[in-house]
Amino acid sequence: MKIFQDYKSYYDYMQPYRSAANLIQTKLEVIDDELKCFHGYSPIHQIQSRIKSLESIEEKMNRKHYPVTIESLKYLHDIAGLRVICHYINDIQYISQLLIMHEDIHLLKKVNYIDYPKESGYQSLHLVVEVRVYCQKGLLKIPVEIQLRTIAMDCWASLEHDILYKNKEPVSKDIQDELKECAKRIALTDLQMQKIYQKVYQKKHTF
Ligand code: 0O2
Repeated sequence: MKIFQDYKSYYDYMQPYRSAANLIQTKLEVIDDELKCFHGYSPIHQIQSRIKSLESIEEKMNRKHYPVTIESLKYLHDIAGLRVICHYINDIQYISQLLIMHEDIHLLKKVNYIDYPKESGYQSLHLVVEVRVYCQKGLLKIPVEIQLRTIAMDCWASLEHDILYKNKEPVSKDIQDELKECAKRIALTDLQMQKIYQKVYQKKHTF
């Protein structure tokens, strides 16, 4: 272990990050619940939360050429991460707008890989927000990365994650092209599903 002496030191250091992720998760659950109550529609399918593993922290510091030290943790904005899986494409912008309206959340970065997919075909909306956490050390401002995507985008990203994104072995251009083709089909399916939903529920849900 280069950054922490043992696993307990890592786990303890991550406590404010866990609190920050919990705070954002609760806000998202409240937004979803309110929409369900007053519009009869729950846009969030699932929320996943994770604290970056020590191995993944060290790998990212090496990849970004930061010294592998405790001081470099401040350069990583995705130590606390949430993945918000929505039903339809329109839900994504809507949920993100409702979240960043909160006065105690400060938007640091927004990357729209939905309108501008990555070269790999990856689609998601990424937000980095800063949230205040009150703990024994005092007031801390903790960054949280939130990835918002549809069920279909999540299916592609979860499978491609191991096939290509995290694969250390070389992957042929043909396979990369096939993955891009799947991403395009998934994007079209998302649009079609959105249209089908609107045709069926147009009069009921107005947001
Ligand atoms: P893991 O294992 O998923 O946690 P930044 O974080 O902004 O300083 P970076 O790493 O260039 O720099 O940010 P990017 O590419 O905007 O977002 C990084 C995260 O998005 C990744 O986290 C993945 O979760 C996801 N991601 C980005 N590109 C792809 C892709 O092509 N395929 C898949 N499946 N996921 C992608 P990690 O920490 O790299 O990995």
